[in-house]
Amino acid sequence: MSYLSLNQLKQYEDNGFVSPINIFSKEKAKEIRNEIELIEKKMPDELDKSGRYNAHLISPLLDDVTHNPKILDAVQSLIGEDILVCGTTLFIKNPNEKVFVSYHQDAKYIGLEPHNWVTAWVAITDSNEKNGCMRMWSGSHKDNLKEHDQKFNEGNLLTRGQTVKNVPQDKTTPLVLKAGQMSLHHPTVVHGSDLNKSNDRRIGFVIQSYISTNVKQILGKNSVQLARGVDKFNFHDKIGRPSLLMGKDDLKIKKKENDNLQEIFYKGSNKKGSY
Ligand SMILES: O=C(O)CCC(=O)C(=O)O
Repeated sequence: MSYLSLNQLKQYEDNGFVSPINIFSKEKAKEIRNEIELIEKKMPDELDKSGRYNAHLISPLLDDVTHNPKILDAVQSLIGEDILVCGTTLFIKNPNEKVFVSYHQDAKYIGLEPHNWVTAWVAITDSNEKNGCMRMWSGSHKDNLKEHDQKFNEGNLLTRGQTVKNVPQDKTTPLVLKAGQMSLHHPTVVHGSDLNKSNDRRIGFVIQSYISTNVKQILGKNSVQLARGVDKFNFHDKIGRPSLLMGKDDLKIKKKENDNLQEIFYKGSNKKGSY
């Protein structure tokens, strides 16, 4: 059982995130990294750009992470026992690329209402200040959605380069994680991350997000997997789980889901970014 303690619940309530939480060993994390890198080797475009979404639909090891009981226990502590997986994203920063994530709130363009959902950021490699770990503006989740500029700027891993103004960056908290640990963050906490200045990749596998069954997608269509409990609302189509690595049918399902996601992310925008 890995439900959150009272102290961890208080951290989440006060700060908008809780971290670090131990999930699996560094050996397991290496195995998962190897599976990601095997996909990249065999199908070089599959996890690139807008392909980085929903890799759990084609990778049995990422599917295992997504349905990991320890993660689900912690998530249950925050959103209740009826839990759906609404999608996943691989945030990979290679050492030779000048990529970053501008400060933003997840709830701004993701279309999931009400905000009874939480995002799990799982470290597949160590994630620290040198390689560009996430940084959180503590307490910012208590205000409503903030205005975001849409910068579409080079190197920004976000779809529209969405950026909250006037973030006190020197006061943000770095979420330092060892491979196999995770953080959980609130839909409206402001966060971002800097460049990777190390010699190795920084890989985060992000379940974006775990939603309660009462959450609707108001900007388009998301299929979901039932992770725990029962779905009395049935707002979303259900999709299965992969038993094969890079299975032909699963690749098609991933493509369809990612096409739907593009509609959601760029709703109302006359410009499209790379992700
Ligand atoms: O991986 C990163 O650096 C940022 C990830 C992020 O913005 C998120 O998980 O919501």
